[in-house]
Amino acid sequence: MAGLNSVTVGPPGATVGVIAAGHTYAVVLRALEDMGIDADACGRMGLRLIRLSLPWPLDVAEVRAMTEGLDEVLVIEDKASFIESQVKEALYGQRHAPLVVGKADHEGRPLVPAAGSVDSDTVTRVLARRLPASCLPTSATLRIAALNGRARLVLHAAPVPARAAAFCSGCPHNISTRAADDQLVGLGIGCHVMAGLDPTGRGHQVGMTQMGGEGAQWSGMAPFAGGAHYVQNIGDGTFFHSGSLAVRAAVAAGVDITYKLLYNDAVAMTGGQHAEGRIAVPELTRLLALEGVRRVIVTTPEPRRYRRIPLDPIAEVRHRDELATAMRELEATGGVTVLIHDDQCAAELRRLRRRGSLPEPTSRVWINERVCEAAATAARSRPASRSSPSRPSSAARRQSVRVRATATCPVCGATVRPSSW
Ligand SMILES: Cc1ncc(C[n+]2csc(CCOP(=O)(O)OP(=O)(O)O)c2C)c(N)n1
Ligand code: SF4
Repeated sequence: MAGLNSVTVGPPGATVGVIAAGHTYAVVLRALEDMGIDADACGRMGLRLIRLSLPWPLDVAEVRAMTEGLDEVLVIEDKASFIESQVKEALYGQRHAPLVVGKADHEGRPLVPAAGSVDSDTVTRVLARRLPASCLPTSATLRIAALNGRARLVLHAAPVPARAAAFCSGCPHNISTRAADDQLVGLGIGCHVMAGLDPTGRGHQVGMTQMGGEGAQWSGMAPFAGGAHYVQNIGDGTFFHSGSLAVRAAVAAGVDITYKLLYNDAVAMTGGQHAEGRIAVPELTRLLALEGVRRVIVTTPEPRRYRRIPLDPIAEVRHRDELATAMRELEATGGVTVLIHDDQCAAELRRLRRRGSLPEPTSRVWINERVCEAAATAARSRPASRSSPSRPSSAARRQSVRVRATATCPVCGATVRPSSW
């Protein structure tokens, strides 16, 4: 790695050093050029330039050698302090260590901004604050004056309305992530992580891991949790990517855990790709049995799809309305159990319908918001295959879509009727 980080301009007797890496180093050069400071001027000002091409990990001895003899080191970098903290660590406790400034000056005042990217005008302003005015060439003084005299561009943009992330209308995770209030639940990576944004009725959420580590935290927590049971949400994309190893690890650790394997048949959060290495639910039940899982319950809106489809003997099928009962039974089983919630991603369903790969639903529920105050919530909590939150299009009506005259709001229980179209 020798030579990747180097002193590019190193006049004898330099007192101030500027450290920057990559693109930011080029920005520093641009700022110096704008100020009319070339290598000769650096020599007269006692300015040393240090370019990093390997900003992590910084070699401690190299940092010390490159900053030797300086009174001050100015670190110019984008975003949070990354190089600066390494430089400070390398120089801490050294005799005659230079002052290191970057995100803040020696008195804690903001210096190099952490927001946005650092441009040459910003660097010019920073240099103007750190270099003694007496040593600046006239060209630099003029440049700084021009910069300070220039009116800053102020954008008066209308505020962007805030929109919190939420499950799509008809999203299966809306139902599948429900859990009893006292149930310990681990969140996972994928669209279903949004259960954490709307945690009411989705268990007592106590943790989350990286993609593929789902449930691994419980192996460490369980011995201290007084025999508690844990439910871990995991997407099918994640399971086939790496999460199957977490299930295997849970079996090896001998913990009590129920994985809620959210089989929406899409790697939904990243755009609905098909999971590489995906296998269908029947084969999946056999794989889980081989892994040492004790019991599997498959919940689905259409249990009849599983008629005459052989599953592993440890597995059975229930309607998704029985999800809560199924979860209690799995908890009572003990060991590692899995609930596979087989219900397709609503966004993917809509895509398939748009492409003509799936038929349009023949029945829709339209909730009249003038009758049912909870209409919006109700619409969100119904599966897309059965309901639509919006009024059917005229094209849909031309296709003789049967609109149910009444329906029961799943939130408030009121009977709702369509008003005039
Ligand atoms: C190791 C790793 N690779 C990739 C990602 C990016 N990523 C975030 S969510 C996601 C998809 C998860 O899909 P799935 O488990 O099927 O859950 P869904 O979104 O369908 O609910 C991916 C690939 C990541 N977070 N971690
Ligand atoms: S993309 Fe699919 S899984 Fe993700 S929130 Fe929407 S319906 Fe749910």
